[in-house]
Amino acid sequence: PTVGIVGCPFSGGQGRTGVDLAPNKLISAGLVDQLTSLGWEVHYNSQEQKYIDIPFNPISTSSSSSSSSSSSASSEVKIQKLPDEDIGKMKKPRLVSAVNEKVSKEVEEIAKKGWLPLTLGGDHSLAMGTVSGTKAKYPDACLIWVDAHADINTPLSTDSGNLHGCPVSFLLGLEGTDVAPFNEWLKPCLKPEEIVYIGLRDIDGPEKAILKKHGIKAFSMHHVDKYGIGKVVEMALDHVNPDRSKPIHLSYDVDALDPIVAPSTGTPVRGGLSFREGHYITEALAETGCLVSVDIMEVNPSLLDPNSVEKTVAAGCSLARASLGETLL
Ligand code: DIR
Ligand code: MN
Ligand code: MN
Ligand code: MN
Repeated sequence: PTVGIVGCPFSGGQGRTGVDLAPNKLISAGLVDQLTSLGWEVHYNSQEQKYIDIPFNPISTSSSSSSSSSSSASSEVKIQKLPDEDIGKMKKPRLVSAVNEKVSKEVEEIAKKGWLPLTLGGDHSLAMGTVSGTKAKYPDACLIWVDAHADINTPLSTDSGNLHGCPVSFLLGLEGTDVAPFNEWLKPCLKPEEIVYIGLRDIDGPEKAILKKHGIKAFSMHHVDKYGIGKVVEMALDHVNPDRSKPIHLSYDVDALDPIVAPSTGTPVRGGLSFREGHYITEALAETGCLVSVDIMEVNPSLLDPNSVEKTVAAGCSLARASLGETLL
């Protein structure tokens, strides 16, 4: 089997820099060799032996340089420095949209080769791109969203204006998401019954109403406590994939893990998944044989002390490995 790593050093969906350092940190920690050891052929890039470097900060072209010539040596796209003013409450909408359009195409291209796209964030706004890209190849794919947060605010409901809190509403096409520049490339591609959450514990009031209104299935930490992680994953799969026949996209925000396990992340919330609970999810999904696309998001190597960073990066790598079939025995 072949995995295509999509490194997305992008922080524009939220307010803290440093989350853009994660792809390089995860690669530097040995992720490629680790996946190779599991029997995967690893491609960093669909064209070259280099992982995709989605530009995360706008590159200024104000110096009148007509640098539209995308360097043929890399897939780097130069995004003009746009006056990226808020649109309504949304922060950096043009940048988030442009980067996600690129991510979507890249994930789609990798999936259409029959490879498994492994996207390394970057912040979770990137799931607009990853999930839409997966859906372009696998229209019947279901989505398992592991996170402390529901990330289902709409441009109307968001309090923070941070688009990493909104990707699911765009994928579903909820109220207020049919808005430029997103609607120029991102069409609703997910039905409410195709997504299930695991790990939730910090949900905004409007998000609770949205989950209820659309009947979206969610297993919070309360359910993990009540049923145990084994039963929760089984129930989650029964909801979105009863016959275990559909392709699965896993979008994993490392803040689903308890801050003791993954401290270096932008919006930690106490009371999260233990190391084993977090990994069990990935192991169980790998066992289904249905995983076709995986995101590891929101590792921020610039937060806290070196020990915290090392733990969090190691957790990101081990979640990726377990998703791609690493077993304990
Ligand atoms: C909050 C926090 N619901 C927001 N979301 C986070 O900004 O919309 N998502 N942290 O990962
Ligand atoms: Mn998230
Ligand atoms: Mn989160
Ligand atoms: Mn977050």
